[in-house]
Amino acid sequence: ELVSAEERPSIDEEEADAVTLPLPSSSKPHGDNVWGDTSYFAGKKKIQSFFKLPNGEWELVKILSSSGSESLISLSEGKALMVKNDCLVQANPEILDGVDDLMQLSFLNEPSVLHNLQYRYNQDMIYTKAGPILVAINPFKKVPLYGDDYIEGYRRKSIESPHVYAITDIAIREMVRDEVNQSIIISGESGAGKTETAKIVMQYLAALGGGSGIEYEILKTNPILEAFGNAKTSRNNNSSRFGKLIEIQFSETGRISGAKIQTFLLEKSRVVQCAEGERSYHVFYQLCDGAPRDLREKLNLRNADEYNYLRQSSCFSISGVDDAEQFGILMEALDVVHISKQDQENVFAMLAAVLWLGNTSFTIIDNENHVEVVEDESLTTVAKLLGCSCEQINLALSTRKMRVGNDTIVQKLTFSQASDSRDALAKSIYACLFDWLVKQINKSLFVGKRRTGRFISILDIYGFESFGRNSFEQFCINYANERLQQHFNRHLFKLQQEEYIQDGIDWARVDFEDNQDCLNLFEKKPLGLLSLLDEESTFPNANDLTFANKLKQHLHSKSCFHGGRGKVFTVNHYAGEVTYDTTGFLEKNRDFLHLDSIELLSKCSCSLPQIFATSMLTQSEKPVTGPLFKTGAESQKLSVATKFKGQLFQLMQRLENTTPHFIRCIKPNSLQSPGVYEQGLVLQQLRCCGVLEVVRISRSGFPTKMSHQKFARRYGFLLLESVASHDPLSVSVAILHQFNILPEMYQVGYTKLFFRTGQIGLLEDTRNRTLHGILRVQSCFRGHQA
Ligand code: AD9
Ligand code: MG
Repeated sequence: ELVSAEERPSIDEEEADAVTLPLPSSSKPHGDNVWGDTSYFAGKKKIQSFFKLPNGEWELVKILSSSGSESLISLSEGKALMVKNDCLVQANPEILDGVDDLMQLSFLNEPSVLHNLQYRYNQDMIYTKAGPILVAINPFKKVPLYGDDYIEGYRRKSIESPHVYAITDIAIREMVRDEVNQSIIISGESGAGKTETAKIVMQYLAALGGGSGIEYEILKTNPILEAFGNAKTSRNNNSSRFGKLIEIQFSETGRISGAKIQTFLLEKSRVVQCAEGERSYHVFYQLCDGAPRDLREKLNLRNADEYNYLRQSSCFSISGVDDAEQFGILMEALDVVHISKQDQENVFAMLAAVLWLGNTSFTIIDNENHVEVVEDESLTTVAKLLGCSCEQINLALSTRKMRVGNDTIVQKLTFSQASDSRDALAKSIYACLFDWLVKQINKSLFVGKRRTGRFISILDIYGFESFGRNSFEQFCINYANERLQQHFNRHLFKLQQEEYIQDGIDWARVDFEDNQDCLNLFEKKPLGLLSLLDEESTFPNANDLTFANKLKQHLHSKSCFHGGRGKVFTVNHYAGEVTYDTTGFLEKNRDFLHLDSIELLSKCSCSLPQIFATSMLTQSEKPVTGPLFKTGAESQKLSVATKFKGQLFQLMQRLENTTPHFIRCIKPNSLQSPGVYEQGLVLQQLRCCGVLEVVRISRSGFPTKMSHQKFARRYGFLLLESVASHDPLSVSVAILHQFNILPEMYQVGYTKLFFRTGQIGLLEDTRNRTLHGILRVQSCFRGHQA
C-alpha cells in the first residue's frame, strides 16, 4: 500500500544507512575486491558476512562477536575463527537471500552477488535480473522451466520470476506499444548457453506470434544452421562457429510474417583442420552415419574415420548424440524450409566432395618438389561429384597460371603449395555452401508483401575469447565484442546519463569503463590494428614476423597495446588482456583462393560449384572501401578483416535503431556438468560483461522514462478528478499525485518523466485492470442489448 510523502514516517540515520549503497564514491568497478568496502562493517553488529577462504572462494559466515578491528566468526563446519575485520565483506540479511533482482540487494559487493546467484542456481532458478538485464546461468541439465504452461504463465503474467520468456514478452509489448523495433542481444562465453537461450526466445515468439505456419519454418532453421555451423570443441559439444542475427518480422496485427538470417565469420579452418578431441562440423558425421543406402552409393560415402579431414582429431562421436538420427532431423528441416530434394542431394554431394578432396594426395614429379595429384578413387570421386575431369582438378591444384606482360605462363606448384591450394578449395566450397544455404533459407522465410510491420532481432554471437594461444579468429571475435560492449555501454550508461542531463533532472554522474581507446586501436586509419594488417597483407614478401614488428613500431605508444617478443602482441580489452600470436594472420586475412580454383568451379557441370564460382567473382567486384588483394591472375577481393568490420558496422547500425534487451549467459563450470558452481569462473564473467556496474547504475538511476504527452495519454483516463489545465505536464503531475507515487521514485524532466524500477509497473497494472473492467462492462452491456 502506498502512503503519501507527508504521512511517511521519517527514516532515522541508522536505517537510511542500511539501504544506501555501501560504495565509496572513489571505488572503481574493476579490480580486486573494490566492492567489499569493509568500513561499513567496522563497529556495526551484522550477523552475516563473507570470509575469503584460502582457495579464494567466499564463504558466508556468522559473526559471533566483534571488537575493534577483529571479529570472531563461525565457519560452516562449526569451527570458530578470530579474523581481522578487513578480511570480511558485508553480507546481506537473510531475508534477501535469493532475491530475483540483484538491484534489491542492500549490499552489492561481489561476494553478495555471487552468493545470490549461487543460492538461486542451487534451486534451479537459473535466471536472475540485474536491473534491466537478464543473467542466465547454464544449468547443464533439463530444468522444468519451459513449455506451453510456462509460456502461457508469462503471457498472462501469472508467473513473475525472471525468465527468457519474460524479457521476450517485454520486447513484444514494447514493439507494439512504442512502435519501435526491438533487439535481444545474447552474449557470453563459449558454452554459456547463448544458442539455447536464442532458441528459447524463438520458442516464445513463435507461441505468441504464431498462426501463419511460418513460425514452424523459422524454428526449423535451427537444426539446419547447427548441423552446418556448429561443432564439438573442447569448451562446448555444440559450439556455434559463426555469429547469427535473426530478424523475426511481425505483421501489423502482431503475427509473425517472416524472418531474415544474417551470419558472421564462419570458422572455415575447421573444415580442414581441428584440434585433438574436437570435431569438424556436425553435418559431416551426420551424413556419414545417417545417409540412406542409395545416397551413400551415389556419393560413394565411407565411414567418418576413413576421411582425412575428420580423422585427424581422433574424435568421431559426442556422448548422448546420435548423428544418424540427427541426419533424419536435418533432412526433415530442409524439407520444411523448402529446399528441394534435388538441391538437398546437391548439398550432400558438395559435402562428400569436400571429404574426398581431403583424401586426395600428391606425388612428386621432379627434383624441384613439384607435384601432381594422384589419380585414385579420391580424385575420380571428387571429379564426379563436382562434374569435371580429373585433369581439370589436377591442373587447378598443382599449377598456377600467371600473367607476365601479355603472356600467361604456367607455374608448377610444390607439395606444400599444392596441399594449401587443395585445402583452400575445400574451405571455400564449404563456406560458399553455408552462405548459399542461408540464402535459400532466407528466400523461404521472406515473402515481400507480408513484410509491412515491425521486427525483433535476436543476436547470438561468440563471446569474448582468451585462450592459451590466440589467433586471427580470437582477434576478430574479440574485436566484435569490443563493438558490442560499446553498444551496451552506450545504451545503459551513456545515453541514460546524457538524457538525464539534457532533460535537466537531478543526477549524480556515475563513472563507467569506456572502451573507445581499444576500439580506436583496432579501427584508426592508417595506424590501427586492422589497417596495418591489411597493409601488410598486400605485401608479397611480408610474413607474420614483419607484421608483428610493424604493429610494435607504430602502436607501441598506445595504452591498450603492448608489444611482445617475436610474433606476439597484447591488447588490453575491456574484459582483460589477450596476447595474440600473429602466426597465420596474414594468410587467414588474405584468404586466398587462386583464380585457377575459381575457374575450375565455374567450369563444372554441377550447378552448385558454378554458383559458388559466380558468387566468389561478383563478391570481388562490389564497390569496396578497403584494400583489394590479388587472388590470382586477375581476380581481386576484400580482406577478411575488412569484410568483417563492414559487417559489424552494418550490424551496429541495425541494432542502433532498435530498443535493446540484454541477456548475459554465464557458464558456471568448465566441465559442462550440472550442479557445479565455480565462484572464480562466474565472477570473472560477471566482471567481463559489466553486470555489477549495470546494477549499480540502474539502482541509482531512473531506468524507466516516458514523455509527458505519452504518460498523460496513457494514464490520463484513470484520473478521478478533472485537472484545471490540460497540458500534458499538468495531467502527468496530477496522475502522479493521485497514485501517491513517492517523490524519490520519479523525476520530472523538461520533456519526460523518469522513474525508478518497478514504478511504471504499478500504473500499468491499474491501467490494465481498469481497461479490463471497462471491456467487461461493455460486453455485458452489449449482451443485455442483444
Ligand atoms: V558457443 O559460443 O556457441 O560455443 P553457447 O551458444 O553459448 O556456446 P550453448 O547454447 O550451445 O552455448 O549451450 C551449451 C550447452 O549447455 C547446450 O548444448 C546444453 O547442453 C546446455 N544448456 C545451455 N542452456 C541450457 C538450458 N537453458 N537448459 C538446459 C542448457 N541446458
Ligand atoms: Mg552457440
